[in-house]
Amino acid sequence: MGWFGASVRRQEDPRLLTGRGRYVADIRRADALHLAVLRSPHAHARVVGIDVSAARRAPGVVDIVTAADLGSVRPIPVRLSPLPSLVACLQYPLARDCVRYVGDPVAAIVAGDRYQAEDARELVRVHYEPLRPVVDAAEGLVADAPLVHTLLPTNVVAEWDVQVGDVQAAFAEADLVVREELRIQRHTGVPLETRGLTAEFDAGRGVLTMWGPTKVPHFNRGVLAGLLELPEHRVHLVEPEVGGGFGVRGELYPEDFLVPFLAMRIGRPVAWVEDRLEHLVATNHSRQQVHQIELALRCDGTILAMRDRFLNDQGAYVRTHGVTVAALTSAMLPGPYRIPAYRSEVACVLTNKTPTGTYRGPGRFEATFVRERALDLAAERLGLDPVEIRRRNFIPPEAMPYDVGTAALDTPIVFDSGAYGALLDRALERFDYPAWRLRQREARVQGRLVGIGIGCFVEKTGLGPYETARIEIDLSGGVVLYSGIANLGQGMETTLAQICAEHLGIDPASVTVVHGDTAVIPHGGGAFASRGAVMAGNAADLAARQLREKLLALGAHRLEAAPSDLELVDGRVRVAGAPERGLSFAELARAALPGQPLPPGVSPLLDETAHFETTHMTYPYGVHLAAVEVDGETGQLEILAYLIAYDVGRAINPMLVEGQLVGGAAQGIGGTLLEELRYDEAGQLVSATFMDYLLPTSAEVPHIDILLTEDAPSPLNPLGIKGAGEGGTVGAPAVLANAVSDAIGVSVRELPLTPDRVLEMVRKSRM
Ligand code: MCN
Repeated sequence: MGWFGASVRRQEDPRLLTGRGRYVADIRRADALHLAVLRSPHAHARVVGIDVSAARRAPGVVDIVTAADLGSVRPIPVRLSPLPSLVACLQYPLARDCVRYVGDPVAAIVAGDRYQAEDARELVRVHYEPLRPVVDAAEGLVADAPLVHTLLPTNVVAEWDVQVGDVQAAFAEADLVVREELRIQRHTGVPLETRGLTAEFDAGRGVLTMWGPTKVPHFNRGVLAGLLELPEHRVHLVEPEVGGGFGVRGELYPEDFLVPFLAMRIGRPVAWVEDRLEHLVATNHSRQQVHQIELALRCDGTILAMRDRFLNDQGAYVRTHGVTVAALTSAMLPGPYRIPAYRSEVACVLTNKTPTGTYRGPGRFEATFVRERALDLAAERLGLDPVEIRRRNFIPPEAMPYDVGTAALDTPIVFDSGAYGALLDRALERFDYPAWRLRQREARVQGRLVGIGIGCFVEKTGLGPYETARIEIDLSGGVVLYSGIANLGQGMETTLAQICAEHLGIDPASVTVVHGDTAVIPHGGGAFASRGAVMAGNAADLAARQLREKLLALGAHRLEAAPSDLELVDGRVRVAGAPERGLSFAELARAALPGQPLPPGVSPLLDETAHFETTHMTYPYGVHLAAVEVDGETGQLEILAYLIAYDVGRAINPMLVEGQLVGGAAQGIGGTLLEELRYDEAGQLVSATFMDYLLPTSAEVPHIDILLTEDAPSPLNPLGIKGAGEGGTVGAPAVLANAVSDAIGVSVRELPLTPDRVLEMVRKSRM
């Protein structure tokens, strides 16, 4: 007992750290062929003709397909909140008569090995007629802008206007209005392991097996079954180890259709592993938005209203996330504050750039940056400390549950529980805020540019509608937990084992957790939206409770004792106070076989399934605090201190939650300071290698102090838990932009905070 809440080490680590994990490139099927994808070199062009004749004759080539060979295959559908208006710009597995971004797949070449496939790719001749590209979302709105998709009348693929309360009246009576234009740059998740896939078709049985799809294997199975015209039960997706997902990996991409399609067409296994250049042009991009934020306040700092208009750069097609990032931004922008009137006008604009999707903290990274910058600007204008303006506006705990009045992911945003002011107070104490302000004053006297930043946010986690768990005890007494979740590296094997062990009186290390295999777990939701702990955790809890009851009933029957006199210890059911009177799990598993005498109402087999269902998300919350120093000569930034305070409701494994927050913060810091997918005027991606797309290293990521609290358990699930996968990321742009603005005395308007941009701000401050 006591495994729930214990910081046990990850049980996946021994195999991963000793090189025994099997990643997708380790899946070697005999006789496998290799795929290379020919991609458009143009941002926008008509495809006039494709000549594959020379490539077909190249050594080792087995097959080449273009869109014409795919017949009437349908485009890849939207997974999250599909809207009818999005259908016109979905992506087909291969571009048909037009290419719309650099990297758009045009042809798929299959050969004996990867070298042969890539060599043959050079020989495919495509006749393009270049068209003028739309490289910037605002440019895409002007009257004579080219259309990215001619089936639509404009480049706006979706727009909406959220209104809560009387915004106009609130602005009319405000003592102060602050306005700012804020820009978030395009960047994305860059896992160590790129995407990849191996597919094999058993023509005799008509069964397709695929290794590699992660994150949402059950959803992808359904889509692929439809596209490939197979019954779902003959499509079998297996998740190997994953070297990072972060939201971008595991969605259904064009290659996820091409690989199995070609394996079926050729009758041999086909494998593909994305290279880094491909990753940066082909995998979803994210985050690019331009906001016009306005805040109306009373002179005491009370917020009366917030108004925001923003453009979301959607890229060239609508992929599986639809317009989720923009929807989450507009729904979550009000954050932890009581804002009586709120308006958000959103336009998602198509551009001739890589299509976009979600990346760790989608919509909240952007919203937190925008809102928290606006609050700092207001505090400055009102002569208030940034802490004070936040304190005056927090939604108080007694207002919970708090209906924000917005909605996203088909659910209304209603905060379940939270004590935002209390968390901020604890964070300030741990960070020693007054001492940092003192140090800042001393540094200023010496001419040093030291700044302190704060970023408060509410997260959303635990998206439904359901997750499944099945727990089985085999005839040797071994415990297996089957879950519909996927493991991206976040540690779900360990935490689900902890929940199971808690109820069954065993060591978590003795629980085998099986996930991500659609043949053995027919239903599941997958790993996204920080839903694993809430959804899979509560499903495991329900199934483990059921199994515990069954073990006690069976044990009572066999031991001729009352269930209330029994206990589960070390894989045995035994009589409390008489440990020698007991039965092992193996004995009970045999006693539960069909044909054995069972107590009334107990079904055969030690095998219990449970589903946890919910229609509402849970809302953890956090505070990031940082102190930075800017080098006025070089624009270089040093993070002197960084604290994340986060309330997770209840932690299954505090050490894992801390790890999630630290890892998330490293990505948030990278996205704030360094990472940018930059395009030139022709729509060419100019940061397509790690020479230009800069990732944070241990030199840029400071020690991150974590203050983990459990003040506000969720009332929406029996375990009271909330998710933790993204809270480390979402506060980073706010806290760092506020700290840099504070250090230099000039407002940060644009990310990333590269040295040249910071230097420009320093120059401006000295003018
Ligand atoms: N946890 C816990 N107690 C809680 C909440 C979480 O012990 N109250 C643990 C969980 O058991 C799990 C981890 O923390 O081990 C994250 O749980 P959760 O917040 O439920 O998130 P998911 O399991 O749904 O994972 C997805 C989430 C997202 S959306 C992204 S993106 C992300 C992330 O988690 N990608 C990751 N963390 C990642 N971590 C790694 N290493 N790699 C990724 O690709």
